[in-house]
Amino acid sequence: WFTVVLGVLAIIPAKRERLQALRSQHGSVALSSGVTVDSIVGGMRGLKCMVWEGSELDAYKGIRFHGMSITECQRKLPAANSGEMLPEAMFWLILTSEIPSAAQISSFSSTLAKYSELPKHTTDLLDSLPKSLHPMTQLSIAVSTLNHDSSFAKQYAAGLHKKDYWSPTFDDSINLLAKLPTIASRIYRNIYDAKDQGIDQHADWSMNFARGMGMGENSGMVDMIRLYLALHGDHEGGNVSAHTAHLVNSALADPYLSYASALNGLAGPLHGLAAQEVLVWVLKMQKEIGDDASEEAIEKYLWKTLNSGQVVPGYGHGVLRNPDPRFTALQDFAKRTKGCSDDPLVKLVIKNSQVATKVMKEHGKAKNPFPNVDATSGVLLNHFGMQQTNFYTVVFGVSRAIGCLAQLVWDRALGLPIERPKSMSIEAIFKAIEEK
Ligand code: FAM
Repeated sequence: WFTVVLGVLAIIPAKRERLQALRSQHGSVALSSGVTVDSIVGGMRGLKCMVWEGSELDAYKGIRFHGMSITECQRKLPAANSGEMLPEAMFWLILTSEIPSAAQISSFSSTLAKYSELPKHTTDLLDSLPKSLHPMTQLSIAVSTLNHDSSFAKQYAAGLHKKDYWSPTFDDSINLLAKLPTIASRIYRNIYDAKDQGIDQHADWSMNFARGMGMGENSGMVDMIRLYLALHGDHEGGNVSAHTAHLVNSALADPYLSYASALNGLAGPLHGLAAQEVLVWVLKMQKEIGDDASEEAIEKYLWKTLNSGQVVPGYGHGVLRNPDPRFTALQDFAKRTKGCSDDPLVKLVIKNSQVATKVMKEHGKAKNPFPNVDATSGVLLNHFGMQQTNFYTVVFGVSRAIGCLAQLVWDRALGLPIERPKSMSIEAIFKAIEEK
């Protein structure tokens, strides 16, 4: 933990100077041809208006973490004995831009296990919630309650100097990372009556998450969780969950409140809930057209979805214009995992991915007709034994903290200001156009 702090400390001054130089020398340069009406009312797609260095999303090449592709990360980052990349190493890379050693990650995993226990007020509240309350809502509530012991909130109230905001933000972020699997697995046990295998102080973050859900002996699921948590951690700074955490934290709400806000955005069907939507959609398709459906039957089912005004879950993307490399990485995992590719649902997803892209192109509305990560993630969690579709976005919520929290540490280290874009009435926009 302290080596990470020292590492971050060493690179903060240079980054601060770089940002200052950018502002003083180029502050008045327009990055694009001005903000268009399309951008104002079209969700600001591609609007260059944020700073985040942990990852960059290229529409055609997909995600890069400090320039490294998913396959490069799988080759270079410390892995579990099974060979699967450890998400703790992805967090370290995203936060520090350095590739950690196996010893550093082993120590980091132990730190996360050491701080994984929840305060009583959080466990009492979780245990009081109705089983019918969506697990994402429960996750967001539980994360907010950790604000009670926020290091940032306490030190800010005591008059902490702005240049040091990043340090308690880092402390709260590591503490939250440590506690997220414990919260998530307690929700899982409370709703689905699973067994708690307890925290193993020598196990990695994903293994302890699986153990909390009674899945510690399910090696396929443990590796699936390792890969899932590593892949879903960061996807640039402008997606709904990362952008929300960044915006809320810009008001100096502590990391717990900021990430709870992000989780509420992630719970949206167009964002993180899509993994749940995909499995529900594929199960309905399987029920209606059978396991070994013909391409024609799949095509007909896709058109039925589109013509009913619904989206095809797991397809399209706000930035990507090619198949999502996270989808490809999960499909490769399925191919190398014994018995996975024989699963009828996994086979249906693969067959659907060939037909759906053709149909999406013919439909002609989506700018990206290709599959995104959600097209296969839920189906694989289902294969390894997590049949509770309502819980899939919670797994996403544990993972997305990797990128969101790393971004908050850097936002505070660079002293980025509170965000306050200007809104305009429709008439004011018409008037501004007339006056051009
Ligand atoms: N099925 C049907 N219509 C779609 C579509 C899909 N998969 N993807 C986009 N469209 C429509 C979209 O609704 C819009 O229609 P309107 O003009 O009537 O509003 C039109 O195509 C243009 O949309 P776009 O510019 O291509 O996409 P957006 O940037 O507006 O939206 C997504 C991006 C991801 C929200 C959209 O592709 C979608 O709704 N996909 C299905 C839900 C999903 O898979 N979400 C998960 C995304 C994933 F990356 C994640 O965040 N975890």
